[in-house]
Amino acid sequence: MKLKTMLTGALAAVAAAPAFAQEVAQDLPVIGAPENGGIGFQPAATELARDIHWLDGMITVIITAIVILVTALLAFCIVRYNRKTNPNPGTFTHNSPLEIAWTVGPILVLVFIGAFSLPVLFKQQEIPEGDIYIKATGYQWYWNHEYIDEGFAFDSYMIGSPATGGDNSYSEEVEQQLLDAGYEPEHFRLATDTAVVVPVNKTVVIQVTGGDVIHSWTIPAFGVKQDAVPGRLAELWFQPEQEGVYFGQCSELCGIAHAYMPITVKVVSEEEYEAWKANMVEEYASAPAADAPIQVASAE
Ligand SMILES: [Cu+2]
Repeated sequence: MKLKTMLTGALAAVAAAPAFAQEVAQDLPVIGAPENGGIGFQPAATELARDIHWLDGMITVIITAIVILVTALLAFCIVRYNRKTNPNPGTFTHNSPLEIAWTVGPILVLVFIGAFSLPVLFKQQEIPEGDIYIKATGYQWYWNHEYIDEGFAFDSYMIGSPATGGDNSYSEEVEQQLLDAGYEPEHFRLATDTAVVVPVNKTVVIQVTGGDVIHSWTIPAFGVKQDAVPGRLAELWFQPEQEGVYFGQCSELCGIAHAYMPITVKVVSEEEYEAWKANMVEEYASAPAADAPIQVASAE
């Protein structure tokens, strides 16, 4: 029995060891990553993200027009009505047509913006039927991802975090870990030891919650971000259109190592996803209750 326990222990250790052994294509292009000095959005990889980018562009045009109009009016008043050119100022206090105009004008602008932004908001918030459901739980300082219907779960730690043998800072060892896992050195603080893997063109629903304090799950290229609040289960959804690697970072200040709990999502082909899933079920799924440790105990 002792031998059996030892063997079980050894097997468990072997199973737990290959933290980086994710059998997914390592030559996936990195699409969703921040750029040094970048000021724009990451490329849109979902319809949601495209909608958001379009809305942002449209509102930027409106904002720019308003800024130009207000600046021009201000300049006009400074030039035309300063004390030198206009020594005797008007004494009237009301102008009804003008007041109606500057009330109705902004209302029309807001209604126009609302008419385009509300449908985008509803598209994000109305959760469709998912092909895959994943529960993401934020902890100080890592994410747990549970594939609900498949019955397996795993923790995703930043490569270079204490859990992977680092101390959250960059070193040659960390660089080697990144390279071994198929990432580049610049993906430090973005890459995790165990990525979330989803098939391309499928509807993915993520249920987001917090295990201790509030965190926030996001993938900017998908146009999704959701606070992970303890005791609440919020949902977000996306349908990635392009195979590749996408990064996000915890987006709610959650403590001292908040900057070291990134999110990595790999979008792969259907076949690759199925193969990865089979592998993960074997590696991470909990054993059915019937043949759990009870058997070991009763063997004595
Ligand atoms: Cu955080």
